[in-house]
Order: sequence, then C-alpha cells, then structure tokens
Amino acid sequence: SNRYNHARVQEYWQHVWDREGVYELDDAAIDRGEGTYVLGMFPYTSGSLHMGHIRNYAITDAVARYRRMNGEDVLHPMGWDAFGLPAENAAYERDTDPESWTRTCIEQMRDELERMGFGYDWSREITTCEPEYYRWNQWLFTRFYENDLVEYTGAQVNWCPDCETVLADAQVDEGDGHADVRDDTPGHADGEGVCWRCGTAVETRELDQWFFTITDYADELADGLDALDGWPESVREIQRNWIGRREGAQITFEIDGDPIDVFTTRPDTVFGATYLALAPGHGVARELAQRTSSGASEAVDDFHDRAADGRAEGTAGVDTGLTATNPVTGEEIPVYVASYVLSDVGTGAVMGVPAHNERDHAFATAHDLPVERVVAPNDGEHGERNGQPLPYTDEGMIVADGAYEGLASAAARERLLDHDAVTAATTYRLRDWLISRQRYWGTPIPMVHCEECGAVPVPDEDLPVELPEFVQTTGNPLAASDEFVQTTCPDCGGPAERETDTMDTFVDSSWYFLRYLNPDLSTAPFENEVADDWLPVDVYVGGDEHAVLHLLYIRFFTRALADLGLLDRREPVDRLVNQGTVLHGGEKMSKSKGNDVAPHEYGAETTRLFVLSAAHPGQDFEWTATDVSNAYEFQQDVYRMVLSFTDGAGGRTESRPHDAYLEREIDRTIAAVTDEYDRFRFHRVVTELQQFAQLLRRYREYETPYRFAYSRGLRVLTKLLAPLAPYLAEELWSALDGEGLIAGADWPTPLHDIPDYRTERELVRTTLADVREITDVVEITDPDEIELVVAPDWSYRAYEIAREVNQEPDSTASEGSRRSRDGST
Ligand code: ANZ
Ligand code: ZN
Repeated sequence: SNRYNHARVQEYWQHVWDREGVYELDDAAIDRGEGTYVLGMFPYTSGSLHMGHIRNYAITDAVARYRRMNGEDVLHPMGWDAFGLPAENAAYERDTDPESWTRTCIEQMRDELERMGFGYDWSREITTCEPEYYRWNQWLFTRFYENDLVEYTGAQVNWCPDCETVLADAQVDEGDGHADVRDDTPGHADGEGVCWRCGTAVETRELDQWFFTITDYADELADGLDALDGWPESVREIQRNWIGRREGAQITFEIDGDPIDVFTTRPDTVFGATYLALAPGHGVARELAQRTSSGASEAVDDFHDRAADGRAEGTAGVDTGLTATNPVTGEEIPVYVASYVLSDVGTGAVMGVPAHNERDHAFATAHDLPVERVVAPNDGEHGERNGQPLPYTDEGMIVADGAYEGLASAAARERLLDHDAVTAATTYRLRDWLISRQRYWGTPIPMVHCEECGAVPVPDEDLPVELPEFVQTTGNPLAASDEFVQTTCPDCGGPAERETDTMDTFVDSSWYFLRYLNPDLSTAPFENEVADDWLPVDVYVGGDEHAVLHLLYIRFFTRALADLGLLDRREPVDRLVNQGTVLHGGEKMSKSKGNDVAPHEYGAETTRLFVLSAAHPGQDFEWTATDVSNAYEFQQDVYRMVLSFTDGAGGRTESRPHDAYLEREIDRTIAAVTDEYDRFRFHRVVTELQQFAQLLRRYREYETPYRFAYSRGLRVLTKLLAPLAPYLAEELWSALDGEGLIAGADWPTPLHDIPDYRTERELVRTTLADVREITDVVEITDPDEIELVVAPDWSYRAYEIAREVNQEPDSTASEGSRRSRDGST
C-alpha cells in the first residue's frame, strides 16, 4: 500500500539489524583505534525514558550513523548508571530490593531504546552495579589512595536528613531544582540549600569522610578550559566559576600580638578596612567562645549556636570585643564574627572594607561601622571623597593619606607586596570531592579499619568487596551487617572492621567511557594503549545540568589517571554538545509537571525525526502536535514518492537539456546536507530534505522524469535521511533495490564539481510572484520584492522554475520555501 506502516517496518528492520549485528564494532576495529567515538551520557536507571533522553540519544545516533556511512569505525555504546539513592528509595516504597528494581528498570529502558531505532553496540553494554564493573571503582580508589589522591578526614558536611546521607557541594541545590553555580556564595557545608534528589533542606554535620583531592587539580582544570574549544562557552564558564580561582593577597593582622591572616582580592583597599570579621567556627572565635569570663564570649558562643542551626544569615554577626591592628596603617579596628564569612574560603577571616565591597557595606550598615573611602574612580576628581555613591567596587586611584596616595589600584597592590605583612595568595572555591555516602546502593569503599594499623586498603586480589544482602533499616544497611563489617586486617591479621561507606555514584560515571573499550577485561579497568587511541571521545552529548558535577569529574579523573601512568591523554572529551530542553506548554517537559509525552506515543521514528527537526541541538524548543504531525507527514510523503516510482513508473531513458537542473540540485543538496551534518544542524538537514523532496515532486509532476536522474534523486534523498529516520530509510532503500543495508551504505557524493554554495552566492532581485522552491530567502523588504541568495550558476534556475513550472503563482507556495538565516550558530 502507499501508507507507511511504521510499526511493521520497525519491527522488521530491527530484527534484521540485530541479526546482522550492524552496530557492533569488533575487537580488531577497537585495536586499530582509528575510529570515531560517539557517546551519549548514559541514563540513570530510573524506570523509563523521557523526552530529554530521546533528544539526547537521537543526536548521538544521527552523528554515529552519519559517520558510519562516511566509512568510519564508529564506537557508539550504551550502558546504565545503575547505582544510587533513588533505587534504594524505590525499593523501600515497593517493598523490593534495589538490585531487583534496577534490573527491572534496565530491561524496560533497553527495550525502549531499541524500539527508538538507536543503533548501539550492545555487545559493549556496561552496568555500574555489577561487581565486575564496580570492582574497578575499588581498584581505582586504591590507586588513588596509594598516590595521595584520597584523604580521610573529619569535615563539616552537607547532610540530607531524609536520605540520611552526605551530599557533595554540587548536589546541594538552591531549591529551584538545579545546582545554581552562578551564585557567588560557596555552598560548602553552610547548611543552606536543599538536597538535589529529594528537595529536603540540607543540614550541617561533622563526620569522618573520604575525599578525592580534586583541589590538587584546580589550576590545571581551570587552565585546561581555555583549550577546550569544542565545548560550549557556557559550560566552560560554569566550570571556571565553580573552580573559582581568586588571585589576591594574604594580609597578616594582629590580635593581642597574635597573627591573624585574611585573604583579599583587593589588598589595595586595606587602607579602608574598618573592621575584621571571622567566620563562625574560626579558631580565634571558637577559643573566645569557650572562655567563660566576659559577656562578649557568651555572645559569641550564643552566635555560634545560632549559626550552626542555620539561624544566622545575611548581615548577622556579633562584636567580639577584641581589636585587631591593621599592619599597613597601624589602625586598631573591631573584630566581629559574621555569618557571611565562610570558614572554608580563603583563611576564614576577612578585612571589612565597607566603602568598596557590597557585602561589607551591608554588614557595616547593619552594625553601625564606619565607611571610609580609599579608592576613587580614575575619572573622578583627585581627592574627592564623597562624590560617588558607595560602595565603589571598581579599581581606581588610592586617595588614602600616606605613601600610597595617588597610586593606581594595580600599582598599589604591586607595592604592597613588598610589605612584610602582605604576601601574594590564590584561593579557590573548589573543595575536595566528598565521595562518602552512608547508603547501601553504591560501591563499597575498599578500606578496612584496624585498631593497630589504622585505615588499610583491601588488597587487589580480594576485590571486589561485594555488597552484603540488602536489608531495610533506617541507617546504613552495610553497617547493619555484622558479617560484612567484621573482618581481619590485611596488614596485621588482627580483627578489624570494614568501611561501611559507599562511593558517590559520580565515581562510577567518571571513567565509564573507558570501560566501553574493553568491557570484559578482567585484569584492569581498561587498556592504556587502546584508551589513548580512542580518547578523547569525539562527540559527547548530554544535558548542561551536568556542567559541574559529571563534566568536571571526568576531566579530573582523566588527568589523575594520566598522572598514575594509566593514560597519556589529559582531557576526556573533544566536542561537547548540550542538548536544549524540550518544552511543553512553555515549561520543561517532565512527568512531575504532568506535561510529558511518552516517547512511543507517536511512532518512534516520528518522535526522533521531530525532535531533531525542531531546533538546533543546543536550543530549547516547544513540543507541538502540529509540528509532530508535520514530521509524520514528511515521512509519509517520502514513502509515497519512492513507492509510486518503484511501482512501475518507468520514466524516460533519454535525457533532455532541461534535466540538468535536477542533476545539479541533487549535487547541491548532497553538499549542503553534508555540511549541515558536519555542523550538527539536523534541523537544517530536515529543511533541506523537505525542499529537495518538494523539488523532486514538482519535477515529476511537470513531466515524465528522466529515469537515471530521478531515481538517483530518490536514492540520495533516502541516504541523506538515513541518520535521522533509519527504519524508513531501510524500507525505502530496499524498495529502490539498494545494495545491502542502508545503515552500512556509503554516503552519497556529488557527480559534478559544485561551487561552494555557501560562499559563492549572488544576490538576485526578484518578486514574490517569481519565487518558488528556490533557495534561501534572506529578507523580505517589500512583499513584491525579495532578495534571493543563490549560487551563481543556479540563478538561471530560479527563473526557469518560476516561469516554466508555475504558471499560477500563489503566496503559500513561496511561504513553504522561505528560510531564514536563523540557526546558523
Ligand atoms: C577585602 C575586599 C575589599 C574584598 C574589596 C573585596 C573587595 P570574591 O569577592 O568572590 O572575588 N572573602 C575572603 N575570604 C572570605 C571568606 N572566608 N568568606 C567570605 N568572603 C571572603 O572573593 C574574594 C573576596 O571575598 C575577598 O576580597 C574578601 O573580600 C572576601 F573592595 O577583601 B575582599
Ligand atoms: Zn591491622
């Protein structure tokens, strides 16, 4: 029939693909190491796929198919991010265990992915909750431990009382559902924010915890961003802010003859310091609070209690009664404890300069402290102190009396470095990565605590340390299992206890892209040489909500692995694509908002074709039923067109001069579409193909088609469509008697030299009535006059078509061919 029955077609071709193993890359190809690595962020095993997943994987699949048709060895694997709290929560809710739940999710999601027509190499599937996978987390942890990349230390940590676990900084949200990394306030264990998973208000606790010392790499990770020009600038900027490198100085004040260091980015404002402020919990403040003698110490103690409960915010603070000496001016200034000073930033102490800093100004206003202007704008009157509103936070000229007066900020900073009490210093916002979780569903940290020997790593030959059987308890199920906990010390053989913390699941995903290369390797997590051949991942696609967690951790891991001698490469990903959001009714499409559309509600292929055609991969777009049905109609049109030709319409065998334009248009389309694929602009591919299909239809309506050119046109159309609508393309390809499967067919090439259609263009003035499905309509200045941009030797065609094909101009026909220059990002 002339109707495309997508359900039947999908089932048939899926079967053929599976039988032929078309998407599998054999070990020989892996060892050659010359291929293209196309990867989508593997999904968390939550139960079912949502439209964001579909968009993500439709992009990688299109790239993988396109590159495969270009003759490349394409590695396009898939796996499961299978550990984590939600599985545990689901287990409690459903009275099952996390493993059974996770396995059920995986079965369902794999089935959904297959039915979308995504061509994965399933022979490389990995699942992070398998002991065979997580033993390598443990092995890598031990390597990190041996090389001083692991620390075990007491720390103020973010604690989710509902999940009963510690959270990394980046897992504490501002309460709007996303870690808001643009906020200046570091979120380190300051008791603010909510759990990224459950939304419960986060608390602060002090616990002994395992850390990866990612801060050792702070400079490298920040500097490396400059060279990552295949990454969106927005992600690089988020990482830069997250690392938060601040150059400045440490200035040593004195309290009763004892030194106290402050960190500042603006040492040139030291002349205007009117108070000194300590973080709650700062050593000096704590000592004072423990004294019993004075009223001030009681107030400080009381303030500490309030701060610990999260009841001290904004400009909250308390006068300690102490004074500090400014080493540069010799002035005595009061010492406060202030909640806005963070204990783990800089030195945990600041000099307050209300005239030149917003937060200090707010604090000074609240506590009635003096404001002393010491820097004036360069263009202001020299010496003028009250002309501008305060705080004045830019650089300028020093207007404080003394040796520095009249110097520019930068020069003053320079000279201040000669002062004994001032030293150059750099601080970072980045904290070490807290990987301890007091939960069941994760990789057990392979350490043993021995009273004699302290913390001792489990020897490699005893890995994996497998999870004990799951039990329902309120606390940590690992700690509840005596059998798991009681062990012997690997060093002295005495009685010892196993560590019961499990690893943050972000450890699992920090190196999974290496495991796909040799998923069954039993002697190491990956093979060094193979990894060096395949890294960096050529194209990595995923959401920008991972800008600082996952995408920073994979960069850290890659560098750490390189320093351990396991890799040469230092960056994991060459080109990063962040897919935009699918909106529905103006809001992000999601189950929780109740505005979601299940991926299989429409034909799988219609859905993927639609999400690719709707917008540039990085752009958000709105889901509309009309646009979906347009994608559906396009499939039907192409199907009808091909089938009606193969159904016996023979066509001419002699060419006529007039056919030349079709031949050229085929070549031009190949060039244009190829270019759009190279730029990941699948929406433009679809536009090109729709126009090309329309051209073929018009050509055929106009006269008996020249068989050679027309059937070539149909084949080219089918091939160019294959990365986006692979089932349909297979069906058409077999109807056109194409050789083999289109999934393995060669990408079409132009028959004639064609001009670079992008650069060699010419402006042609014409009227709306003359315009048919020609080329880019750039700008309509007047409804009757349109500027067309066409390649030089195509301009004749514009007039040809207008004159010959269309006797009856109507405005809707030209609407359909209008293209703006948007999306040219
Ligand atoms: C005095 C000063 C004067 C500062 C001035 C700035 C401007 P940003 O602001 O993000 O670049 N600071 C230092 N340690 C801190 C801590 N533990 N908690 C809170 N704030 C702290 O970060 C650097 C500035 O943050 C530092 O420079 C310091 O304030 C403040 F006109 O010192 B500044
Ligand atoms: Zn021991």
